[in-house]
Amino acid sequence: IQLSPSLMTMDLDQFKEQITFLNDKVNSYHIDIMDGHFVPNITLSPWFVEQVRKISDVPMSAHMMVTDAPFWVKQLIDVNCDEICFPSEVANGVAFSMIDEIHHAGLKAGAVLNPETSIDTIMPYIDLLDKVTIMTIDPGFAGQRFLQSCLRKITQLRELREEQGYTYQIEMDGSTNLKHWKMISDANPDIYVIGRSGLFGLTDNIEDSWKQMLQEYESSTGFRFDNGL
Ligand code: S6P
Ligand code: MG
Repeated sequence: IQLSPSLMTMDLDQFKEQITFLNDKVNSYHIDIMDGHFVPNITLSPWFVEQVRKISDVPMSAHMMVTDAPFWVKQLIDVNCDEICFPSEVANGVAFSMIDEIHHAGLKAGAVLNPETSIDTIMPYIDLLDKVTIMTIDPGFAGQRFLQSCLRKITQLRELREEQGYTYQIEMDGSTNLKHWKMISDANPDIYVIGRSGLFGLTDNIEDSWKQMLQEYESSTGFRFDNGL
């Protein structure tokens, strides 16, 4: 499995320490980009992507929670963000052009499905996507209620990929922690976004939090990560 820490939930007073520690253990960094309209919050930005890049070669994946997705796609292409994921809810009429623009820049394109959004929404362009992200919480904030019913979409995406030979990766985002590791791992996404409740908030030291996360994952699922430590 692949791990993608959600950097909006890291401890900014330990920015360099936490990134340096995670660099050789994780597969990507998850960068939440909000505009205060699509969701009532503002978090990270393309500028933040540039700052992380200074101390990391780990691929960065932007999760856009914005109303004007084409505008933010351009900003993220400018900072060479490795993967750019747009909200499927606002992509009607602009999905194909955004995907083409991202691919022409040599970057990966993904679509994100909020809890209420069904897979049908992305069917017209699903064959072009490098990643599909299933939200398992309401978008906008950390520390929210886990929505178990969303896990069904992960299974559906897996079946669809096998039947049709699609190549997208399947990611889940929201409340990935001790309480939910077992059911998430049963749904079997390719990429787990881990945030406050599953990693950064566990202890006040990233190394201890990482160890605790590995233990919690192993005790709930019976599997072991081979990522580091
Ligand atoms: C929410 C965002 C997520 C959070 C993550 C927080 O809008 O898209 O990526 O950062 O879910 O982690 P947790 O463990 O508090 O849910
Ligand atoms: Mg996110």
